[in-house]
Amino acid sequence: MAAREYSDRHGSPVDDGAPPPKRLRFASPVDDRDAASRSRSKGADGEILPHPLHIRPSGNALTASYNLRDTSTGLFAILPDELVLQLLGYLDAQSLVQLGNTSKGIYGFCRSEELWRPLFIESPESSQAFKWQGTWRRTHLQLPSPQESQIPLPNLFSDVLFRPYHMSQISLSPYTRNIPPKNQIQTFTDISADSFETHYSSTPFILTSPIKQWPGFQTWSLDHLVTEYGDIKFQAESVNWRLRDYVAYMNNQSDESPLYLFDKSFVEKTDMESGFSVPEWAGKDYFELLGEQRPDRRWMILGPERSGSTFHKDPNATSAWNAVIFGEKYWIMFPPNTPPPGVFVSDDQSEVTSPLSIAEWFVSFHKAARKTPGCIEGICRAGEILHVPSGWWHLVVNLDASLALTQNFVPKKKLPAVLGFLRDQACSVSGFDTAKVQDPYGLFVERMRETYPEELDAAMAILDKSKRSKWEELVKSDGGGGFSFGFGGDDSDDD
Ligand SMILES: O=C(O)CCC(=O)C(=O)O
Ligand SMILES: [Fe+2]
Repeated sequence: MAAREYSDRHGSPVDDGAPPPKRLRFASPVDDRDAASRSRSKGADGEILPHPLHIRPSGNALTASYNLRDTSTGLFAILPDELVLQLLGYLDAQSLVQLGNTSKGIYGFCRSEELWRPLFIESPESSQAFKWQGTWRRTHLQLPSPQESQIPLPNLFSDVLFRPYHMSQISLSPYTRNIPPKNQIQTFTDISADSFETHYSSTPFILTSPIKQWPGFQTWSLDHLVTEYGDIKFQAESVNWRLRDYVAYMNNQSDESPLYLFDKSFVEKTDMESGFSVPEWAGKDYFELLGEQRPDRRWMILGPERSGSTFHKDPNATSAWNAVIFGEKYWIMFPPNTPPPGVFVSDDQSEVTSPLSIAEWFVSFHKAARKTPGCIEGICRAGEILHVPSGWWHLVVNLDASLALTQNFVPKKKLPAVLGFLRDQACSVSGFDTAKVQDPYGLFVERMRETYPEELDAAMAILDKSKRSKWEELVKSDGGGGFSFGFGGDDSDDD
């Protein structure tokens, strides 16, 4: 399932049993209210500045004489911190401010950005023009930074309160640099349509030169986008914000999982279509046969450093290209039949659970992932384009503020995978306008039969063969492996 299909890409992380952060040194309290200067002021030695309210991890309470979470939260003290935060999630902004005035311990909980983010996102103000104030709380209360109280709480020890901020500050370079040569995604300067079709449609690769010719590559800086399209609204997860508001947010936030702009209508909303072209190497895209009825296919993707896409496969077993206009992206990928460590897939592959933010996944699973056979990694820089083959797992994180364009397509070699997906995983099919298309598989088969009957027959023959051989494999073994019609996710190379 594609990142953009997740409603909970940034769902709350569940595991707080992580070892206490070792790299943290607690500097003496400093008045550093501005989030941007805070994130910029990470020292060259990679040390992390303290939580804005000086809240510390639970483990540090062992050497402290008291913990405000026990002495200053009244009856809340008997509840686990997660539950306290969950209960506070039922309050509106005014109640949260008032309750926060009752004691220092409760103030610490009521200041959590995890509470203020949904409050603002779900408020009517979020769907109008607004002024981003550097944090979700200040934005919701329309409170410029100097007017907000800052009561330091060095004696409040809570992983639940500390962790999201900590995750927003850790350096990602220990994970994204020093890629072992055997894991490196292949890089070419360019590739021909022939070579792609014959040899590389099942292989991830990065092309280093082609998009440098795009007019958009020469012109689309962040400033340019704001000047040209600042008042146009773009989709960023569940919000639809003016671009200038999103960019203000992007430039000054400390979210563990920054809101990611992922807009499928950018061509209709702007004149950006003249700034890029579909790469020739991608060859014929068989979903073009569907015309107006084809599923969503292209997205403009914009986000700050640390924003990105948690592990997913692209929709409907399509392949994709992803071109970076500015910034750079770290990719980590796994073959179709190798779910990445920390990612859980239901038997029929329709549900993917990855209950971690990108930063937490790095901290908890990257080491194991790097050693997993099949794992490949790479950095796609400005002007470069990356190929995601049908069915491959991928996680992507922006190492810098980045703009990318992506498009999904169906190359000839992936017709069996796509037909198999539409036919056998109908519940997971996505991106079609269901008011216009009730039977995506039937429609695609019909269009293929009209225009490319031979390709259709060949693809169906491969699909049937692959299904038969899966069946034979199953009846030969003791059947304990669990059967799944995952042709979209089949790595058997049909090239
Ligand atoms: O640029 C990214 O964040 C990756 C996007 C992606 O994987 C997708 O569009 O499916
Ligand atoms: Fe993707």
